[in-house]
Amino acid sequence: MSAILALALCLILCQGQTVEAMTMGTTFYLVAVDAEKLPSPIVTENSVEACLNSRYSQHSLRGTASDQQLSNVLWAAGRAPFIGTHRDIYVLTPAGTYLYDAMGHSLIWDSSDVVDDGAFSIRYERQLDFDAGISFMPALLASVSLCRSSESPVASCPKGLGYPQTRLIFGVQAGKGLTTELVAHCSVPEGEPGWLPDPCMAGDNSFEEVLANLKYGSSFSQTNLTLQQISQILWAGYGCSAHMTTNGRAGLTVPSAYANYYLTQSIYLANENGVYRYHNRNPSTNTSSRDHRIEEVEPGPVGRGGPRPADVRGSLQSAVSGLPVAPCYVILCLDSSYVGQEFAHLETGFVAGNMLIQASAIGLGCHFKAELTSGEQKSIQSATSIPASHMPQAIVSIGPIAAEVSVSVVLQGDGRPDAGWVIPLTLKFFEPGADVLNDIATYELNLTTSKSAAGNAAVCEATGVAPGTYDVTAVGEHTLMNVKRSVVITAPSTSVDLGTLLEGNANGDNIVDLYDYAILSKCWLASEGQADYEARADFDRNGVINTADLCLLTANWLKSSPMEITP
Ligand SMILES: [Ca+2]
Ligand SMILES: [Ca+2]
Repeated sequence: MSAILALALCLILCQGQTVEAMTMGTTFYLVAVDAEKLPSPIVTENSVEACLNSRYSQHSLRGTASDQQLSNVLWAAGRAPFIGTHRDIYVLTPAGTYLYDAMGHSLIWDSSDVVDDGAFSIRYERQLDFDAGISFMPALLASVSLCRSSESPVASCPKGLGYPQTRLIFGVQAGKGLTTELVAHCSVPEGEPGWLPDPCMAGDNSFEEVLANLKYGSSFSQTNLTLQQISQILWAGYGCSAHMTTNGRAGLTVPSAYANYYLTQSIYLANENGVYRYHNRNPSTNTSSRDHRIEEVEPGPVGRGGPRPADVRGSLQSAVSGLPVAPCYVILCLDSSYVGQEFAHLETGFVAGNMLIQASAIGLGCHFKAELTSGEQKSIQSATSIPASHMPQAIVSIGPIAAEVSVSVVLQGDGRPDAGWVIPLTLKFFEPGADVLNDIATYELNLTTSKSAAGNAAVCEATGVAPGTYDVTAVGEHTLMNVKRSVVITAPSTSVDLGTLLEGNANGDNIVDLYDYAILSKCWLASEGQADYEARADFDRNGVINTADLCLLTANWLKSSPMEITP
């Protein structure tokens, strides 16, 4: 929250007004009663994809907006993250100008300046144009989504002429409505280099629900994206949509000043296979044409370090401070002649904003890195072989948002020394209902535990697990395997107690039986360092094979893996 918002909220609270809590979805709002509170946003059944495909700029905007229309558009604008120091949203209405308080979903009086263009307009105070751009897109798409709701249609257009900064103008008037007609077809035959499958235009999601649960974060599981996911993300970011602009250009999922489309041919993708340039036009930059393909960026002349590797993700991570480790990066570049133009920078934000919304709709997350130093820009160009005239402006990291899973298990043996709580632990995460002894796990992690602060458990952290529901198993070197079924893992972190691991399984199979007893009896009373000592029979890890170990074995006699742990 910005200092201004914090102060405003504080002033409202200090005036003795009560505050009540309201929940919507998983989002929690504080509502200052008697503030100029907006109604809750309408949740439609319109998909993110249909809204993206149906967005277009309308001109000569007019009409009068309802509070509900203001509510949906402003709420959407406020859902976008920002990465600069601040981003304050102002709305100009016929009654005056207000600061939008996203926390309270309410309006705070700012000035008597009334809207002079359209039914209402939004302007941003911000450090970064990129941040304004990220917020433009959800606001625009929210107006598209309203066209199929109980409200009358809302049209929109970003407008820069005559203003110090580009504003987002809205009108309440008829529009074309929603379409799922697909126009972004790939010109390359299926299976050949550069081919992208058709993106989906009719996703099974609600735009507002997706927006309420945007997956913005910096911790990703390293699962590579499928070509279908890549196709969807690139299309959402800068793909052709189902309308032609008034100057005869094939419209995109983003607006552009005079349909100039500053990022044409300067969006790059880096994944495990290489670096690719996205093409939404064919041939070349003809803006009346449509395409949807990628082109591999060949490494430049071989330098002293030898040929550029295909997978440059590690080089990017080293080159850019604060870049998360992700399976896929989209590098948004501007031709050097556009650098410094407000609208070009807004457009990089449009692409990033759309990618975040689309990624969230298909279960992926995004992170934004902008404000690249000139050194970082050069290093990115060198790592990727992007042309020198294409200046990197922002990097969108994309992948499944990962959770950190704190696992704890109890270990048996009253005489277990502190060092005996530090054990190798194999954790596996399976699809629910798995045969955990035979199926292949979604994740397998070989970790080392430490003794918990309370001293009664062995604990470890599993990272990189995609949120979801899993059957989770844990097994030590000479224990049976425990399984806990249908564990719900959520980001950023989830704790899982996997119960007590049963000792006595010296041979590491799935049962405590005579074979284990045979191993133990052969090293009976041996101590660590002696030739006949066997660590696998020293169940309590105290350095000697004795009655304590035998007692653990007999206590678990004929028990077998997997031991089901109930919540
Ligand atoms: Ca055994
Ligand atoms: Ca022992």
